Amino acid sequence: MAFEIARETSTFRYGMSNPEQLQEWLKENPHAIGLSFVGRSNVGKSSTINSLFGNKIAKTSKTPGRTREINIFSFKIKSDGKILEEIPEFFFYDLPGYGHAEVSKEMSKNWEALMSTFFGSISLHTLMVNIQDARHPNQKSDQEFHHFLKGFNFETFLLFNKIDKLKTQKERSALNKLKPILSKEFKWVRQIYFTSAEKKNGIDQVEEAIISYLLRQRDLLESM
Ligand SMILES: Nc1nc2c(ncn2[C@@H]2O[C@H](COP(=O)(O)OP(=O)(O)OP(=O)(O)O)[C@@H](O)[C@H]2O)c(=O)[nH]1
Ligand SMILES: [Mg+2]
Repeated sequence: MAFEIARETSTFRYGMSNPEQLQEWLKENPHAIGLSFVGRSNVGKSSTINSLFGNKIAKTSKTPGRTREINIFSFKIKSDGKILEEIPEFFFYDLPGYGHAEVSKEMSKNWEALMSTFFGSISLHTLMVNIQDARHPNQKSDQEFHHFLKGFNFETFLLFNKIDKLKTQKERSALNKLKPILSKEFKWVRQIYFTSAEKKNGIDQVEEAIISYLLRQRDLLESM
């Protein structure tokens, strides 16, 4: 069967900037199946969401740090062109970027509270999609984030985005060399993809892998 994301069902549900409000939602949805997009500011989280879930559902921006809230969306999947109505909706989360220097102390405090609430209470049936900039992969804040992830038990995909901006063979081969090193170091990283949210490279493969993850989680929950 050919599965795909039913883009027409992608719906913005909540923008959460208040950790208590987020905690409440997470408590009410302990078995939510879904995926979360996380990475440094400006790496293309919102753009990747748009290319997977339908144009312009997430706000993109040239100014780093634009997404300040945790945005919660729901969606369904299709099989052979027909929406699977019999299975519950899935969720995806657009998270504010980590590692931006310009925010005030007050804001970064709220960011930390929001993120620790999210990672501490979100259903374990949530795939973490970590997006990095293909031209500047594995930065200090990326490493710190993976160090933080290690304490949890989330299946994780790593996307090197903006590959359309890699101009030289040298840049490409440096990225290829990094792949096995990171796979070994970050054991929770299940798959690594090279993508361009802008030119849509690699997006189909990511979509297929996401759907396979979601259906696997649904089978797991059903068998419990
Ligand atoms: N060339 C190129 N540009 C991209 C790609 N993906 C995103 N961009 C551009 O990068 C900028 C940032 O993209 P966003 O999707 O807003 O990034 P974000 O990670 O959501 O940023 P924050 O919400 O600020 O954390 C925008 O100008 C996008 O058009 C890509 O694959 N290739
Ligand atoms: Mg964004």
